Amino acid sequence: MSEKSADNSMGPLIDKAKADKAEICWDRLDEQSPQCGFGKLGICCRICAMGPCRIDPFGEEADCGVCGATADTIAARNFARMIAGGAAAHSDHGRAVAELFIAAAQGKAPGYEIKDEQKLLQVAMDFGIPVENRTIRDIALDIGKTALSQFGQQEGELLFVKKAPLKRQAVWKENGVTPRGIDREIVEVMHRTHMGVDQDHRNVLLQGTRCALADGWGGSMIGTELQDILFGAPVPVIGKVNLGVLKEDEVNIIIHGHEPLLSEMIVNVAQDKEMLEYAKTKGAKGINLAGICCTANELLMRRGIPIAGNFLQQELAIVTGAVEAMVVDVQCLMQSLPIVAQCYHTQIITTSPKAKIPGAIHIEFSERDAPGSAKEIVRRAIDNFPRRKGKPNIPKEQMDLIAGFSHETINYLLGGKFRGSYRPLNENIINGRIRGVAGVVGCNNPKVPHDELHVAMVKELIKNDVLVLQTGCAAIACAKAGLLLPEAAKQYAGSGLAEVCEAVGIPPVIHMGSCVDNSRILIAAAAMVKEGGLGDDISDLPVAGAAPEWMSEKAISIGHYFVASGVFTVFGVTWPTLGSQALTKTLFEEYEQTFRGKWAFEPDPVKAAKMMIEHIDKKRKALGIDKARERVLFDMQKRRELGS
Ligand code: NFS
Ligand code: SF4
Repeated sequence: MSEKSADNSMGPLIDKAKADKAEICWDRLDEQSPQCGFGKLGICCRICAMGPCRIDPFGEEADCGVCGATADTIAARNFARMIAGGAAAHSDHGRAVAELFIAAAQGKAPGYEIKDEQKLLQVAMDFGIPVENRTIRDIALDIGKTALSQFGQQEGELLFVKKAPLKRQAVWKENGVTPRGIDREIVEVMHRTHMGVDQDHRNVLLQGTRCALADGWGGSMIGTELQDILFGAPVPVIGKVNLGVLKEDEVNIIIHGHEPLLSEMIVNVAQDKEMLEYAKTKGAKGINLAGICCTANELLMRRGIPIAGNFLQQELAIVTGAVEAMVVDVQCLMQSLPIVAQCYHTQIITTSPKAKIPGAIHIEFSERDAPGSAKEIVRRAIDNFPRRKGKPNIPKEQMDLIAGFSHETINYLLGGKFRGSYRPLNENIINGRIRGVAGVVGCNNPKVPHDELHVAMVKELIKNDVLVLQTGCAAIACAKAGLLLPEAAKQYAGSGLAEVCEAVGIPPVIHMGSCVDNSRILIAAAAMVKEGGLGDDISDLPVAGAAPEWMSEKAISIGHYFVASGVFTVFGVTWPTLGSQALTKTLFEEYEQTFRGKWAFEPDPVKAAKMMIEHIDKKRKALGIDKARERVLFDMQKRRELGS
């Protein structure tokens, strides 16, 4: 195992990159080290031209910027802007889905159709759109327009806010953070963090909170719900993961990024007979698609497309020498991709007008002719197959996994199609077989060993009977370690959790999709509250959240909407507000009073898991169900003694 990654496919490829003189992110991290201490602590400011300013964390030199801004203000502004950046990314993705949705409903987007009518009716109900005696297209058009209007809405509340428990909605009202419109909240963060505007760290953070909620219960949720209607709500699917899914004798196309709009079409085109024939004329046996990052999660759960890897594998996928084309859309794309690709034959193809990269080929995705763009891309990849430089070096590592656990699936698996329900989940939490539920999500970060923290944290949680829900690169990390298989329950889970997993036939670690799909976890939490027996707010549930290897602004936005929704959330790697004691105290302590959820920072994944378990136990005690668990464990001990 390489010290840089817990994934065995990585070490040899990192060495190969060195031999091939391909510079990858670990090399660049070395070149950047030591990184700026002020930036790390969140106390440098370059918001205006009187700066850049930095605050001395030891209190010996400057204690404020030229304008008088203190460490608290600077850190709060930086943190709020991280939220705004993350919320903007998720929400602009949601907007793109809404726009395509409208075009599809109008019949102006050839190749796209409404796939999930049941979910369409559900969302129509959420939006208060009449459905009787109306065609699917008419309803869809109203849904698309209503969704799009949520971005520019100026007053009132976002419609999905109503999906939260009533008590949660009341907490938001009391604190004045119920989101009004998605774009409005992002803009207001930018205004209030401009030089000389909001200079009270608590007040800055409140707007950051409203913005984060506009992401989780707004932009992200719109993205998830509308994608489900367009492409189908995920159902359990068996898939494969890791670089071993690349094929030596086929044209390998990697789809990387976040918006599945074009890549859905590439999947269709790659299965085209005409394309397969064309591939054969170039000496390839077939066309093999594989995903990286969240586009990978989207295509796996809806189309069964294998996953080549997570964030830190994007460069190394190219280093295999087996990738004909890497097609990227938006977000988490390293600018180095075309540079690394120069050492090999891989073509990097950008597809979004919002994301061009120097050195890449640009083939723009247009909803008016998506099949056309998809065909052009696949044909280019095929043409590139004969240009491989020598025999590719594909790692053998690959693993099976089960994905596709939407809220609807969980409901169905537990309760049956006609009586979908969370009752069995709640009951097993109440009787103590399941101790609680944890969301372990987020990125990779080259500052910590790749995947290692995800896997260590999740193993510790399931060993202690905590059911784990995952999205994003975290889900890919644990899938590669074999944790997303039903067999993992017996091998790694505590006896209570294992018993439930075996009875229902689910893995102890549940793949719920991409990072935008963290909104599914919010819906699942709200459904648990609604089911009854576990309090009347998300903050009463024995649940916790974590991102042990986070790196992106999106992760901060997600973490913050979980905290503001009442969830204890712990992040690893580094924490961006440590230069301000006051702001850190607001996030780590005061928010427990005001929002009944709070942040924590703990780089050691096992220690962080223990903090989550401690929090879960505290909530069990408050609900009066702590004794039940002791009884269950006692019973199991007895049974085992009798059995042996
Ligand atoms: Ni989420 Fe998905 Fe991965 Fe992090 Fe990037 S791909 S949106 S941001 S790195 S988990
Ligand atoms: Fe410095 Fe204030 Fe300008 Fe920031 S806003 S750069 S602290 S003068």
